[in-house]
Amino acid sequence: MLTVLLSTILLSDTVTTEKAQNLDEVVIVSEAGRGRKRSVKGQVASIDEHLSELCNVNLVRRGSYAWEPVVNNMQTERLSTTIDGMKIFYACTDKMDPVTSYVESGNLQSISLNSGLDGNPQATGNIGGSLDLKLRKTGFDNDPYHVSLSAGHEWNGHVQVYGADAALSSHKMYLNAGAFYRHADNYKVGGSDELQFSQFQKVNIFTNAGLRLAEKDMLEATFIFDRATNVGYPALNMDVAKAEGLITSLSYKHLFSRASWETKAYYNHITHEMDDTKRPDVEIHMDMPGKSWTTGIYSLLTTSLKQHDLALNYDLYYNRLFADMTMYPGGAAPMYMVTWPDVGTLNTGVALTDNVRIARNQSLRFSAKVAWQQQRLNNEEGYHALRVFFPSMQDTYHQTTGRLAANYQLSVANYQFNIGAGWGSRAPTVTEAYGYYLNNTFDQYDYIGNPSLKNESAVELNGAVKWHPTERVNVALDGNVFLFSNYIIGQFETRLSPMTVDAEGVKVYGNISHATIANTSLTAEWQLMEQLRWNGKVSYSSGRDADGDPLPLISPVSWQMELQYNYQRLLAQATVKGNTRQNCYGKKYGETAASEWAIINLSAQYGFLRPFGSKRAKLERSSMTVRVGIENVFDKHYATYADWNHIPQKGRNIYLNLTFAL
Ligand SMILES: [Cu+2]
Repeated sequence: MLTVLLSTILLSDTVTTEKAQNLDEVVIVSEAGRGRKRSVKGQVASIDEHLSELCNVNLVRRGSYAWEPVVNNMQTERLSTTIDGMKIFYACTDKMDPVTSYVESGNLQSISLNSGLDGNPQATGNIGGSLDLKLRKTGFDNDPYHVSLSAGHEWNGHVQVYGADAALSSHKMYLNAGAFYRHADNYKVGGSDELQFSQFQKVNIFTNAGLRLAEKDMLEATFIFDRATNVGYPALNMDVAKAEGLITSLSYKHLFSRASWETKAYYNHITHEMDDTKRPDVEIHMDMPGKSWTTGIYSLLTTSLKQHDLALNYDLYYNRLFADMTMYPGGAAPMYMVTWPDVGTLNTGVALTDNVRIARNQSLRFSAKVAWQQQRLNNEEGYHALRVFFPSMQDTYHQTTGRLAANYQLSVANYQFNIGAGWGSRAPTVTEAYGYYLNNTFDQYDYIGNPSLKNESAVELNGAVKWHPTERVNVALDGNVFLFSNYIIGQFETRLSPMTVDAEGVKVYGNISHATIANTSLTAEWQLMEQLRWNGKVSYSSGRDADGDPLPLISPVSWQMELQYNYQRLLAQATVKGNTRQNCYGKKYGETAASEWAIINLSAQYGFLRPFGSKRAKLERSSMTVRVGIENVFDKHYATYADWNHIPQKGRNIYLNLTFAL
């Protein structure tokens, strides 16, 4: 909900009849504006850096790579992440590979976030929100040819980024292809100590193509291959030797005079291999590979009928998740166990969204989805191991989940009001239902899944007020609250002893009767002069379990101020941001308090014009853009509440990024 304010805050010259949607978007290639944000590092920024531009998004960091998005203070289990509407699931039992790590900035046009239960049509299980990574496609009738090159260097950690892509386009077809490479050594924390195991390397290649079969019939195909190697996780006991993703899709689109109908079939495959061979003093070496593959289809019909903008979606997917572990105790025989028992999930659902323009200053948005799923445990060994703890368990389960959300928007004079409500449920994840002795380094407990978990559900209420007293000032206050029933979280099980050396004990996932998560924020923007703009934001969140005790990983008070100077093709920016001390932390859940911190970042970008007198003189479309900046100017040693095991953030970092477009 924060999002609707922030996304409209930039465009509010007039009374708007925007869709009453909790949508937020960060653009990767095109220009920011109309409420859309962009990283100061431009396209060279990592997916994680792009994600951090979104309101309501925080990132749990286990190293330099593959940060886990958190929306409205909810992690992966309560979010939906799709790539152009395609379902994809991570393959690591330790959450080292959120699915956002299997794409690159070069693959994407933008990332959009629907806050809360008002999800995008393909989203299921999104209580906290849904992220859709929109793939970049040249499209028909674009420039006949286009080449772009980008390169970046960051001095802290010697980060190198190179990207190239080329595109052809006509009325009949389009084709584009590109490659991206990223390499980072260990980075230095504030005070200049090197953080061991914070390196990574990644290559990504992609292509997509479109063919116009008839004037209103189009075929589009996408292919992405992404491979990260030698990825260090300083917050964990293990690193990753290889994480590989293959993402493919084929879609058919038909345009009607007032409607469009798209049907897409897709397949993706992820392989994840952990590695502890480079770590010193490992008592028992382990092999822990994981595999995830998903195939699916969706069919989306969008149409405008009088004052309604309607979208109707049907989707179906089948996902398989398998992970196992082999321990090699010195001198003894290896021990083998299945940690995800090859769970096959078949899920199918129908979604409907409707944006209604009630009057010039009022709009209503409504969205609903119902989904049914079947899960089957295909691995006998894993099934029998878990059955020791749950004798009545079966090898097949069925769940029905759904969500409903409504949002009303009214503009009166200099004010805009939003109120919304929703209800939704989610099925337990494979880890929560069937995980087997998964060590969590956050609280040092081994976790066991619980096949008898009930679905978790939540009621969401949200509201916002935006005030626009003059042309130059915008102020917005917004908040949301999620009231959970059957909240799923690990619970102490003292009758079992842990498998992992040094683990504190065992937890089994369970439902607690209720829990609450609430978020609120205040934002302000002030155009001081034609070239100078200031904006500030402060947000506060709270999370409580059924006993009123704080939930873990809930953000403390966070604040940010920015001063932007824009003169012709120069854009310079100073940012100061920080968190207060984490006073409410999940002590009961093994969390320790994060200290307060504040840092300053400086950045500037300059766009050089196209040399041959092109009229497209805008900053982003010029032939070359240079971006420079210093992050953490005073080299502060700090860690945020979302830094796993309090691993420190980067110290002072200078970067230089170049983008050429021909
Ligand atoms: Cu892993």
